[in-house]
Order: sequence, then C-alpha cells, then structure tokens
Amino acid sequence: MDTKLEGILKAATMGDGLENADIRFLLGLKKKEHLNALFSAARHLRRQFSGNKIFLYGFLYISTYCRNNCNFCYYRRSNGESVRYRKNKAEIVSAARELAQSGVHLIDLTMGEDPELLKRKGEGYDWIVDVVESVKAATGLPVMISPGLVSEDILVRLADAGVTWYACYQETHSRKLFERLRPGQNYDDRLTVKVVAHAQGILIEEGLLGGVGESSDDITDSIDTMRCLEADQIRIMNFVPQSGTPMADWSAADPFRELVVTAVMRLVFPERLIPASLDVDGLAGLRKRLDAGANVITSLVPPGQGLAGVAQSSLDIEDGNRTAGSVMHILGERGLCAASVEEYLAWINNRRQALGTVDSSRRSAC
Ligand code: SAM
Ligand code: MD0
Ligand code: SF4
Repeated sequence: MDTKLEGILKAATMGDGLENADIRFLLGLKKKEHLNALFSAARHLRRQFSGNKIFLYGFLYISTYCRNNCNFCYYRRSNGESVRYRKNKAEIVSAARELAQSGVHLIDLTMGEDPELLKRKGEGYDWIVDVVESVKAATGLPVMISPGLVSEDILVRLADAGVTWYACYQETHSRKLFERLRPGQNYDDRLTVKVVAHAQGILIEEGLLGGVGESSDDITDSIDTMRCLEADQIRIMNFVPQSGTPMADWSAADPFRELVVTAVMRLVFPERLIPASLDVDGLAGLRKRLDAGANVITSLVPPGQGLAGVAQSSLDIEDGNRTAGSVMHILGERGLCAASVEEYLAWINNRRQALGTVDSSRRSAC
C-alpha cells in the first residue's frame, strides 16, 4: 500500500484525527486497493467506538408541499410532476407506531416548508409541535424534525416539546454552490439555525449533497464546518436527478463519492452518527454504505400508507424493502446487529454530556 496512505490511516485509527491535507488526499483515492484500505480503517474505528451496533431510523415525510425551489429537489415548488400530500396527525401517529413496533430507534418527521402551515404562522407550528408531542407519547421514541428553516422561537417550542434532533442540511459550505442549489435562500440563516438549535439543547444533523459540482476542497471545508458546529450526526447523500427539475438531466453522482466521504467522515468523527440512507440506492445500496463505516440506517418507511421518500420517492417502499425487517439479514452478514433503544438513548445522553463540555461560543463563528 502507498506509504503516505498507510501513515494517514494508521494515525487516524490511533485516534490522531486528520489534517485537511490528509482529507484532500483521501478524497482523491482511486485505486481499489487504496479505497478498500480506507473503508477497512473506517470499519475499524466504527467497531472501536460503537462495537457492532447499528441504529435504525424510521422516516415519515409528513408533507411534500414546499415554498422553496431547490434545483435538486423533486418536491420543489414549481415541479408540477411531484406527488403532493399532507398527512394528518392520526395518520402520522399510526405510521410512527408501526415503525416503533418494527424496532426503529427514532422517528424522523420530515416536511417541505409547507406554505399552508407557514401562512398560519404560530398556529401552523402549533400543529407541528402537537404532532411531535403525540408521536413521542405514542412511541416513547426520540423524534427528529426536518422541517427546513425555522425561527428561533419555533426551535424553543420544539425543544420544549421534547424534540431530540433537528436536521437541516447545508448541502455544501461553498456559498456559490449553495446559491446554485438553493436559489434565493440565505446561506447564513441555514447555517446559523443549527447553532441556535444546539443552544436549545437539540442535537443537530448536518448533511451534504454529493455529485453536484462540489470539489474536494469544498468537501474539506464542509468537514471543517462540521467540526466547528460540533454536529452530532453528519451525512452525505449522492445526488439523484429528479424529473421535472432543472437538474433532471444531470448524470447521477459517482457511486464512490458518497462512500469515500462517509469513510473520511468516520475517520474524522469516529464517535459520531453517520447514516447509510436507503433513500439513494434503496436496499441494494446498504451493504457498501455499511462497509464504508456508517452506523445508522435511515429512511425506513412503512409500506401501504402512501408515504414517500426524498431522493427516491418510491423505490423499495411499497414492496416493504425499506423496513427494519428487510435490513436484518444484511446486518447479520456483516457481523453487525440492531442496537437496543436503551443503547440509542445512552448514545444520546453521552453525546449531550460531551457537548456540555464544549465551548459553545466557538460555534457561532462557524
Ligand atoms: N425541506 C426540508 C429541507 O430542505 O431541509 C427537508 C426535506 S429533505 C430532508 C431535504 C434534504 O434531502 C436536502 O437537504 C438534501 O440533502 C436531500 N435531497 C433532496 N433531494 C435530493 C436528491 N434529489 N438527491 C439526493 N438528496 C436529496
Ligand atoms: C434519509 N430520506 O434519512 C431521509 C431524509 C431527513 N432528515 C432524512 C433525507 O435519507
Ligand atoms: Fe423544499 Fe426541502 Fe425540497 Fe428544498 S429540499 S425544495 S426546502 S422540500
């Protein structure tokens, strides 16, 4: 193996972390033998910090209406082709219960920035807060909310309602690329809202899009920002072109982009949560994402309820291939197993204690 690569991986597995120059070097790996060494180092660190335990996240896209026009997104305001629905509280609670009974550790409530809710201002958010409280009461599980950009007073109300996670992905930390992806949206607002959520005691997930024109320097900058934010869960999802959108004719991302960045994230953040999402390549994409060091399986969607995914709005959902039951044999093949809910709650508590010791003023400078 290349001696430089060997040195970087050895230092990372010894817990010495990675310099930005090391990250750029790893992002440029092409040889199968070198990539396999990177993935093996990522799995070594996952084993060291989380054993063989994998967390499972249920996913409910509760409203697919959105006021924004993100160029990569199937549910962008002006896409006449996209499937639009708004689930009511009873439907959401029932689906959440089914997910909880299937063995997931968390319920992720995701939505577009729904104009119907937003025009009702505080009352619209009353509904979201009520849904969070009802899902928590019905399942006893931690809840992640992914509603897009929200104001500080809404985050305070969500924290009071007991929400555990806030997911709001920057996609990129290149302002130029951000504007191309999320035209008309404010880069700083979307970054700062995560700092505000953290200050409210809500754990945050930061996420990137892969294959949208980002450079290795862009990804290195993103990883630096994730360090600065002290993001508790970090991810990259390969971009999936969507019909009816300005990026429909883009070629799909290099499959290795998501895997290499996932493995590099594992080397930089050995103790954090890093998803293997079923929302990009479905169940068929799970093995390689686990082999790259992921320790959470996300986007588990109950069939038969008219629920959609994000990047893959329908893949593997109605045939029941995005359920906790459908991933167990793959975990077994890899010598992995689903964690218990208690182990997931322990991870959250440990993370909160670790955060308590971090100088939070640093984060506002990210
Ligand atoms: N509306 C909320 C928001 O924008 O934060 C939540 C919706 S969903 C969780 C939004 C995320 O899904 C985006 O931030 C992006 O990272 C991911 N996503 C959306 N469309 C995608 C696509 N075509 N390919 C890959 N990821 C996509
Ligand atoms: C996933 N489809 O985990 C979901 C979604 C939003 N918090 C998560 C992108 O892949
Ligand atoms: Fe709306 Fe979120 Fe899609 Fe952007 S990514 S169009 S904010 S649902």
